[in-house]
Amino acid sequence: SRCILLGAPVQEGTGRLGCDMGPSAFRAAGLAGALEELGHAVTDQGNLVPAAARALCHPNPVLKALPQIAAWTETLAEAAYRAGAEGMPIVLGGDHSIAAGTLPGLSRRAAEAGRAFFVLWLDAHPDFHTLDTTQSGNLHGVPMAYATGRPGFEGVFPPLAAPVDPRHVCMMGIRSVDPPERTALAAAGVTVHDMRAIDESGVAMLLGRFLRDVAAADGMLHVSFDVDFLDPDIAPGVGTTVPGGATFREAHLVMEMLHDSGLVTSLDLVELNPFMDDRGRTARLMVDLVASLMGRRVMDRPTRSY
Ligand code: DIR
Ligand code: MN
Ligand code: MN
Ligand code: MN
Repeated sequence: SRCILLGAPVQEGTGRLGCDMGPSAFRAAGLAGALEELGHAVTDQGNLVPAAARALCHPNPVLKALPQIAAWTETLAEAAYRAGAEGMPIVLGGDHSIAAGTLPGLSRRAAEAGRAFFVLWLDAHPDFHTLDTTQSGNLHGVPMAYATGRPGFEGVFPPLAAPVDPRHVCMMGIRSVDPPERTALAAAGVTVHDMRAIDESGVAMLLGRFLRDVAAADGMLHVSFDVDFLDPDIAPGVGTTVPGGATFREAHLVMEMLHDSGLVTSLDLVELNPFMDDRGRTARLMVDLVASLMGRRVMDRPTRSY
């Protein structure tokens, strides 16, 4: 299949500089070559340029870079929507605010194809704040709330053509949740597998259950992969490190199961901060994980269906 690489050098959604170098680091770590080696055709469309920002007012005074992120959201939704017609979009962030663009663009693509749209959210955080509940003001904390149609984004971010059904969202690796997010996640019916659930049940059981739901609905599956899903000991190149994340083996198993399912139609790679990295090791690990997702394996084995 054809992979469409889209660079989204966005850093204004996080409290720290450096994520704008993410797309370059993924390229330097050999992402395109790794995909080609697995037999995929790769088109690198280069880095996107945001629409012109326009002044926006909001009563929450802590919000940072609202006009800039709103402009990126519009640009990314359109770019992801278009790329979805040409192949498998792989969006190279950039901080996680980019998902405020990719999720709506790709869910619109699925809706037009008459397919259900599912999201696997791999992250230490649910990013389920509204513009009113965020206390940090960092807009990488809001994309899932916006994409699922929680109120309060009207007139700020673009209207949603097809809101994501929160019951079609599965989060894994979660270990840092703010109180307003906790209540809202439960009310919305998002499936949240925190690290305790992973410790008790293992990633294979939890992910297998979700993949069966996606397959049963003949859904399209978007994977939004925040580097901080991984344990900071193996992935230091990220702004917000939270201890106790997914191990190397858990992460590869998730990727291999996703490959075997044949269900993944698009991917975000976010929050890589090359300025915080240690000689490119986080970027290289992310490329290896994407390779597992796209078919790299140790041994052939009978295909499992989920
Ligand atoms: C945090 C989000 N709950 C906040 N932190 C994230 O700032 O609202 N870090 N997403 O990666
Ligand atoms: Mn995130
Ligand atoms: Mn995170
Ligand atoms: Mn359903």
